[in-house]
Amino acid sequence: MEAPSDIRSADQLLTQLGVPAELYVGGNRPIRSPITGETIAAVYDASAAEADAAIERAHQAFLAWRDVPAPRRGELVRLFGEELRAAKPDLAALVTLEAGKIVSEALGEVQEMIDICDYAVGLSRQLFGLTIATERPEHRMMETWHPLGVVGVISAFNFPVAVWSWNAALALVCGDACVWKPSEKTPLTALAVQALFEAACLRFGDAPAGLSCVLIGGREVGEALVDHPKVPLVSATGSTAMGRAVAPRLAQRFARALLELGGNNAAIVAPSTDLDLALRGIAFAAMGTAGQRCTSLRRLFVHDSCYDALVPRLKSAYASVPVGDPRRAGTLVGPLIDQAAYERMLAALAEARALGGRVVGGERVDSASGAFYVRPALVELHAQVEVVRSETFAPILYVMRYQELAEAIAWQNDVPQGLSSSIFTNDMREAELFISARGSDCGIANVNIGPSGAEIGGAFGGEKETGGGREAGSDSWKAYMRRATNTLNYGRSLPLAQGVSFDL
Ligand code: UN1
Repeated sequence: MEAPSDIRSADQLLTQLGVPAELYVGGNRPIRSPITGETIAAVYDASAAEADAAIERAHQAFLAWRDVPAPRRGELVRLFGEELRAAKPDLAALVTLEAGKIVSEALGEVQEMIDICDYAVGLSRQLFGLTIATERPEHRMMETWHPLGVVGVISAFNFPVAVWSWNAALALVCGDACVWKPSEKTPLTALAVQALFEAACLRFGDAPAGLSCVLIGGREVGEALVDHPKVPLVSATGSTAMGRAVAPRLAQRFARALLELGGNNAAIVAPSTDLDLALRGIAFAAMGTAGQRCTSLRRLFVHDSCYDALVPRLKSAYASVPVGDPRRAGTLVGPLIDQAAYERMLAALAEARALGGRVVGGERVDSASGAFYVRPALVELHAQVEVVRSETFAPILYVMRYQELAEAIAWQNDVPQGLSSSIFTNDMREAELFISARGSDCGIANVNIGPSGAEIGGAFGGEKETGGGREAGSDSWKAYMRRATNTLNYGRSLPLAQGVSFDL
């Protein structure tokens, strides 16, 4: 086996990225690398008082930032994008070390940050509202978009930096301040991003202090954001269970919730499929990121006519995919994030077996170390049994046979989650049906590509238990601003709408 190409320590990488050692040495919260299971740093949880002070500071920053013209706000994001470009290999190496992603995917994650920065810079000149026909003479009606306030961002371990950037790059050009609670498992990458952001602020010159900050900690820190009256929007990525805890608390104080929760994504392989293309699409979507994307492919419905041509080939891909140290060239599947993830995977496989599933893969590789490397598992099932209907954040692909497209679409929709979906077909009627109102009920519905690996230009998010939020491109920016409708009378009379008269 080839040696890992980049074996720099967390300390070396964090130093390179400009993070002072006092932030990650000697703290109360040990951080383990999933690559080895070893502790690589110890960070400090924010106390309740510190969390409160950071939110208050962010609110003050917002009051100044909202008066800065949006294109000038875009300049800060442009500079931040430059910092990211320069730091891309180092930040990606830290993502690999802390989250266990293979090098190419870690570089892709940082690229996704750069892309959203570029997008947000352009957006900073396009935060426009409509002018609307009014029924009254000598009046004008229009809408204006204003900065919202402090945006709380709660992110997950699997996209430890990109998800924050989809929110923050938009929020910053929209005139908001940000407070970020990264996953407890991946605070080091957040500290590195904060250092890069501060470097951009320094070059920018007059960004208000506290415009964007990181609060490390567990549930209490998340709750501080969720409950704080000066946080009008919380964007939270994580499990459906987390969303169930967060949403009612936000609703209680009428704050906005942007939720990106569990996915349970499916693909349909139809008879006309180009099987080579489908195989590659399925392999990346199901095994990539060790099945730890919210968009990972978890359910596959294969038409009876191509099942025997596709599934044996898929099984051999599962048997041969290189699993191991994500820093090593050639590795395609890195470690699971931790032991709990491994145990959940085992439990799901045991349940699938008990329900008649035939499993290939799923065994632990290199079980001597404190890290959790597993061969991805493919499970053939006769039907969509209960275990298939919940999301297990691990590389398990449930494969089922179908006869009629209508039944495959019904099965694909018959789960509580609604994030992403695909169909592989060369039949235009099938493709169009799949993306029509009668087709996939997900926020993302693709044709001839897998359900994962979305670009930032589209709105990202899903329906049902996925939470309904949309981030990144299209008009997602509107969630980060408040809309005002303005009616202006430039005449000398006062006609009332709907023909109402009220003459004194
Ligand atoms: C996630 O897993 O939380 O579409 C986000 C994708 C990535 C983002 C995934 N661009 O797979």
